[in-house]
Amino acid sequence: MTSARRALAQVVPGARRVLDENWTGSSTVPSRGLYPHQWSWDSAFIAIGSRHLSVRRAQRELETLLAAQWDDGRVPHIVYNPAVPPGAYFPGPDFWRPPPGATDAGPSGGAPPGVATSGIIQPPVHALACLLVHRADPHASQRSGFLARTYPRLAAWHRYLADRRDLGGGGLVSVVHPWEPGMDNSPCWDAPLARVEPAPPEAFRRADLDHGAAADRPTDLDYGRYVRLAADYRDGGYEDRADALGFVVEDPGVNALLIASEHALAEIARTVGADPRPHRARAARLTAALLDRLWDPATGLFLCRDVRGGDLIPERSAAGLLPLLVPELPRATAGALLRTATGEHFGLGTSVRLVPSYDLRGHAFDPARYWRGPAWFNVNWLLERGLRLHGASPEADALRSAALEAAAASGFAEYVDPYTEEPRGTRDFSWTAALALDLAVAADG
Ligand code: 2M8
Repeated sequence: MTSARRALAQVVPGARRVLDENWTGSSTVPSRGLYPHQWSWDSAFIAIGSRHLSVRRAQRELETLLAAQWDDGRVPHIVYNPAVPPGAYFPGPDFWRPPPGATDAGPSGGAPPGVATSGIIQPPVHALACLLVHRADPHASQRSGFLARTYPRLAAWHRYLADRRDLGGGGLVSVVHPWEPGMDNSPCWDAPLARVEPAPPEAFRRADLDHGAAADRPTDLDYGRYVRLAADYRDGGYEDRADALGFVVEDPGVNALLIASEHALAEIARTVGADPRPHRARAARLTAALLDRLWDPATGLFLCRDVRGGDLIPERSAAGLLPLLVPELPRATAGALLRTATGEHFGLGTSVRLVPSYDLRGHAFDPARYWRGPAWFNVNWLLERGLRLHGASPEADALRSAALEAAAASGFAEYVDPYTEEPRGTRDFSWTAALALDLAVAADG
């Protein structure tokens, strides 16, 4: 049996089982216990994998999320399932309701009537996901009008990011909460978070520790600060004003994903007969701003910028490698990123097989704790794509094989120790299953 066939045989039945069990009928939960609602970037990754099982289901996944879009264009990071008990996840739907008068948008913020959502965002992977779902069966997609329906929503989403989230004024999108870039507990947030007064412990009750090991999850102090920031944003009516927000950061991962998605949106526009040029132009502007504001030649990596403090944050995160997804990255920059990925700080192909979320040599490195070192499958799927885009096929092939093996061997874990590949976090995790499925199909193809 060839290694591609072996990967298919190892991964497909298990991945299908996980995705079927986590499907609710309109979307897929990341995990039945720890994350019992719909999450924004999870759904994008899940659709990228589930398109190989059912294109209609993948379309539904994305359209359920996009139907919860706010009237200002933002796509919320959580869409709550009303059938799930309110205490099953913290923060629940009630947490996000703005106080009366805080916003013109009414009691649910800007969410559509009858839909309960959070008020913050996650990385914009959705246009890329829609394009890949379309490509799984272009004729059926065309017949069902999938891209024609999703294009206006995706365009409004990107417009919100570009127009309302350029809080640093330099042409990049800022995040206003550590949950927004998806890498919630990254050491990159430690310095900006240190300025935030934590909410008192009696102000909230964590539900995550009912399902996850405390050593794998953020600390209570981190949670106190997450709660304070989210509550302040809510109480300010979700207004995106840099001077009113305690945490404002330009993250290279979020911006690289927006650029990749903006290119996908140009392709979608072309397919539905709209003008692709504004999307290409925005991608080019974002690429220039990314290079100008976040590239750090000394570390050979893109860094985060603390907009409140003004400086680059001197921490190496895997988010800084994600600009490998940017097609117009200068050759020399792509080469430097490849050297950084394979060098001592990320160790790809030398000390580890999967890229860790954070610097292997960093002072805050922890191989077990949530975004402070473990290897995550979505990050590795994105890097595999980026490596291929910039011609590093041998590295991409090796990463793909390692990700496939680790996903199956770990029981589709949420994340793994980068050195031992021991499973961490929750198991039967949807994006791990979905992206392993996508890699297995590509390896076979
Ligand atoms: C994690 O984030 C949530 C909050 O959004 C949590 O810790 O409770 C992150 O890994 C995030 O990237 C992911 O989307 C979410 C659901 O899988 O879990």
